[in-house]
Amino acid sequence: MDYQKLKQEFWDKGYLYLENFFEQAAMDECHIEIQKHFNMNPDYQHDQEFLTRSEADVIPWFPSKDKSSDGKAFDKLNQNAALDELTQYLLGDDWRSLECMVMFSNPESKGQPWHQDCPPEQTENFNLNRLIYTSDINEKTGGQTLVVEGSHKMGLLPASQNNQTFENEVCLSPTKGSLLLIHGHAWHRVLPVGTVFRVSTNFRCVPKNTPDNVTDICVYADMRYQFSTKQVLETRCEF
Ligand SMILES: O=C(O)CCC(=O)C(=O)O
Ligand SMILES: [Fe+2]
Repeated sequence: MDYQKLKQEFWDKGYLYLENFFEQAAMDECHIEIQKHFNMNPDYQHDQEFLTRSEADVIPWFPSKDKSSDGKAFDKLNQNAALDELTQYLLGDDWRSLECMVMFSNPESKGQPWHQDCPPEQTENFNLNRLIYTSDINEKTGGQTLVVEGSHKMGLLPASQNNQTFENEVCLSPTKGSLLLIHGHAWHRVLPVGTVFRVSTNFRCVPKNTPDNVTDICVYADMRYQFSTKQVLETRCEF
């Protein structure tokens, strides 16, 4: 892999999409764990105001915190040498991995509205999403990921209602085994999900000197929301 070239591409576009980054067998192992978990516990963990206002329709699972799962399949991905090396090229020394989060969306759910994972006011304070897909996502399944190219350098996501379109938006259909890196300041969303559940696994990480809770406040087109306090901090656009 030409890491220098990939680094350039990531910093130009604010995202990087690499197919067949992981082996299919490793994806199957994780996917089986995911299915096992969500058949057992399909509960929403966000409160209702958040679900209604943000139109986010995802159920998170932290396999490493879960005593009923041994989490080995996910640990193996986290320790992948190429993933480590690529991250090091992008973020430099002393970057840190945050907790692995699996995000599950039910069939026919809304996906995710436009958002930035963390406020963009401090350019150097950001998270890096390292998203892994254990099954194909495409036009047939729905749930494709949209990213606005170059938006990690464009400051605040414009305030609006949630379904606007942007000039440089790119629609990605991640295949099983692919890796999608998204800068936390980039404007991104997930399209509505079709008849099969959707899942992505995120090994978020942060550069040196960035706090672990950098993604506690998320910027949506219509509000700023704080997860730890379950509070709408700012209403940006009334419905
Ligand atoms: O699941 C995806 O494709 C995107 C998820 C996302 O927005 C995030 O992890 O911040
Ligand atoms: Fe996000």
